Order: sequence, then structure tokens, then C-alpha cells
Amino acid sequence: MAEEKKGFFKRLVSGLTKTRENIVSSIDSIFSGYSSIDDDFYEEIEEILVMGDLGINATNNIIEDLKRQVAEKKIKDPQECKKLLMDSIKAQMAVGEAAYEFENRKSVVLVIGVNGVGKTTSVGKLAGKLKDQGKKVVLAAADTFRAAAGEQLTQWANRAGVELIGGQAGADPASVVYDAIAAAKARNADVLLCDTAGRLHNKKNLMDELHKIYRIIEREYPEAYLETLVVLDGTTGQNALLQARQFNEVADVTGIILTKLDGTAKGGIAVAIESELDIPVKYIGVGESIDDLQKFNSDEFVNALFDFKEE
Ligand SMILES: Nc1nc2c(ncn2[C@@H]2O[C@H](COP(=O)(O)OP(=O)(O)OP(=O)(O)O)[C@@H](O)[C@H]2O)c(=O)[nH]1
Ligand SMILES: [Mg+2]
Repeated sequence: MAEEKKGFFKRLVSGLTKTRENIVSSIDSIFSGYSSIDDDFYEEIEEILVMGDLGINATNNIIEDLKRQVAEKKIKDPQECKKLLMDSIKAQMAVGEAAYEFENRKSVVLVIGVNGVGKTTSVGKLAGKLKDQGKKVVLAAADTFRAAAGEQLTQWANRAGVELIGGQAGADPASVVYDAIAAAKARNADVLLCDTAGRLHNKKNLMDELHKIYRIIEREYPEAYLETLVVLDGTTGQNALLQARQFNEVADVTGIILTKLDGTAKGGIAVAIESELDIPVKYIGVGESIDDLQKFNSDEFVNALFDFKEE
């Protein structure tokens, strides 16, 4: 377990290389380039954070926090601001254990998101993780829109060693969820993970589909703890934020899975999502294999981003 974590941290550090080059190296040059802390210094940091996709809210908070601490601690050396800045981002993004309540309850996890962001892959990875924790997991292949989707999820189910309930291509996704709930109850499953289709033509369509699924869950499995995770592609920057906002309008989103942090220059979006929408990033993906998904840990994330090694 410790080994696995260490491996993940390494992948995170390397995955965030482009984001680091995009944000951190510019910030570093400001810390070392300025000899005193003045308005220009703050303005330059502010600009980099905004350009680095951290969003206005988070940036303002970080700058305010920095100014307050500099005043309180009477800091004179710009270099000392780095640690303060990191701590400020960490604090803003901290996710408490309560965010993972569904892992310890009888729960239904609905995984939604636009096409290609990594829903099916994330469902597969999450199934593997929960299975490793000794949980009984059932997967619902509720993406009946794409013919190959069921096959793709079946492979993940096999890899993770969990059961899958599917439907014919073109079948009603809500009916697949209905069948999967029956199976989850019959087998006394802990977590029912539902993969959904990313290709719903418009907002009305998506809303109708989701509401139908929610109705089935409420009616058939009211005792289950309901978690709705939106999957966002970390390479899409501001677009990901827009998607999260849109899904939040049609569903009661409880968390984000941010994928493809390996190789994006736009990893700063993780900070923006949290502060602009007040929805926690609960999991991050840094690759395509089953171990490449972990709970989001703000300390780890910011340390990896700044390539900072804890003593
Ligand atoms: N590098 C990288 N690739 C990922 C990650 N997560 C998913 N992918 C890849 O992204 C592609 C799309 O993933 P899927 O899981 O099929 O995405 P989806 O949202 O289910 O797509 P649709 O069902 O078509 O809407 C696949 O090639 C995955 O291997 C990640 O964290 N890192
Ligand atoms: Mg899919």
C-alpha cells in the first residue's frame, strides 16, 4: 500500500511536469527575481495563477492570504513566500475524509460526464480500488448508447474482478440501473458503480435521462447513499470548469474525478473547480492503468506540483 502510494506520487510528479513548467517555474522566477515584496510582485504572481487556470476566486484568495501572512509575519524576503503560497493552495483544496462516506456505506455511485473524458476507465479503476479494500462491487453498464461501451466496461470488470450488469445496445439506461440495483441487493453488494453515456445530444436530453435514473434509484434503492461524480478531462482547462458547472445545474453533483493529469499543462484547473464551484475534486487520474486513480490529497498534489520533497 505504501509502495503503491509512493509509485502514484512519482507518477503525479512526472504527470504534472507540463503544469509545473506552465505555472511553477514562472512563479519561481518571480520569487528569485524580486528583491522586495511590493505591488508588482503580487500582480505578477496573480497573473501567473490566472494564466495557469487556477481561476479568479482561488487566485484572489491565495493573494489575499499571502498578503495577510506577509504582513503578520513581517516577511521581507520574496523567497519565503513560496512555502506560504503552497500552504495556501493546500488549505483551499483540502478534502476531508467525510467526502468518501460512500465508500463505507451501501451506496450507488453515478458517474457522469461528456464523451471521452474517462468515465468508463475511472469506473473500472474505482471498482479495482474498492475491491482491494474488500468491498463487494457491482458495475452497471448504463452506457447503452455506444455499442462498444459494454464490452469496454466488461474488460474492466474482469480486470477488477467484479460483477457487471449490462443491457443491449440501445436499451434504456434507467432499465440497466434498475436491473443492477436488483443484482446489488441480491448479492448484498456494498457499492454499485454506474457508468453512463457521454453522448447525450443536448441539455434537455441529459436532464431527462439523469432524472429517469435518479427516480429509479430513489424508488428501488432509497436506503442507498447516493454519490454523483462528474468526470472531467484535466487537459481541457477552462472547458472542464464549464462542464462541471453545466452538470451541476442538472444533477446534485457531490464530487469530481479529474482525469488525464498526466501530461497536461492545465492541471491548475483542479484548484479552480474546487474554489469556483465548491465541489471537491475527490479522485485524480494520472494514466490508463488500474492503479492510476487515487483519492485527491491536497498536500500530495501541491507538493507534486511544486516538486517539493517533504523532509
Ligand atoms: N493518460 C490518461 N488517459 C486516460 C485517463 N483516464 C482515461 N484515459 C483515456 O481516455 C480515453 C477515454 O476514456 P473512457 O474511459 O473511454 O472515456 P469515457 O468518458 O467513458 O468515454 P465515452 O464513453 O465515449 O463517453 C481512453 O483512451 C482512456 O484510456 C488518465 O487519467 N490518463
Ligand atoms: Mg465510456
